[in-house]
Amino acid sequence: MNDLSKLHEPVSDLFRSNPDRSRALGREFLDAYHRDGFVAPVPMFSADQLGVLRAELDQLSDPNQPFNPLWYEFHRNESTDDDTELFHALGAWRISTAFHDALWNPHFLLPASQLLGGKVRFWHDQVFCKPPRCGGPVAWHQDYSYWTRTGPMNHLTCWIALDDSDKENGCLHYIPGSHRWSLLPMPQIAGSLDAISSDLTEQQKDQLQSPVAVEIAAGEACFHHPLTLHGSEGNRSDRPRRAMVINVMLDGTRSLSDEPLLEGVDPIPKGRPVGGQFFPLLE
Ligand SMILES: O=C(O)CCC(=O)C(=O)O
Repeated sequence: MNDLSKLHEPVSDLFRSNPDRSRALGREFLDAYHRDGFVAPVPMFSADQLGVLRAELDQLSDPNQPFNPLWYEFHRNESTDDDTELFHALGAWRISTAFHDALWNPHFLLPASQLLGGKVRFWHDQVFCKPPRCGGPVAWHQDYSYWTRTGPMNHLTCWIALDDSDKENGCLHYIPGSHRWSLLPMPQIAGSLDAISSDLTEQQKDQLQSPVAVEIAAGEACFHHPLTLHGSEGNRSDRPRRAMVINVMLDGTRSLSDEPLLEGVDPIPKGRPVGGQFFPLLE
């Protein structure tokens, strides 16, 4: 089996044509990120690049394909209910050339290094797919609640729409300013949007009533801070809602556990900087 995690550079020309320096985030975007804990829309993929990614995702999620052991996690439906279906998987970069090469896309790397304030170290990727009509919600959560085995907290998420994403098909919602909240417990990600409610203060519950819906076009992205509370409703439309997510950390972030940081990878001893085959520096 060809494990693309051994290759720490692009293996195709898919993203090579994306110009480099022209995609820096302007002052307004950087200010929005620091004020609100998220920023959007950031252009990421052309129509051609989207076409290739969607075709590869179709193959990756094809129920007739044998299970690929390179996935770190693979949930055909992470909820327990057929009416709230959520396809969620980590590790596409090891299997698909387009998902692998997207990590080196200059349209991603330049904003990511601006927002992190230094060199970008890959953490892991994710795909979240909600099928038409029965696609389920993603619970309100802070990403770092799932990542406390690495630190200090200098992480960043880039969520990229592979379909036009709006309120009807379950776009991402953010609570502006919640990146200044302290760390909340980690909820069960699928099945119910509101699992976190019982852990919120009265003031936080009030803020939860005023989320911002991020309606963006296919090929556009949003970036968010590791403490920004976000979640999404189910897909009530006749269209799919597919997304690719790239999670990164500032170079120098350390392992805080002697256990493997992801399913199936070699452990990085506690206290040592994250690096090696599965966590390349993206340059
Ligand atoms: O795709 C979604 O609706 C949720 C994505 C998400 O929670 C994340 O990127 O952390």
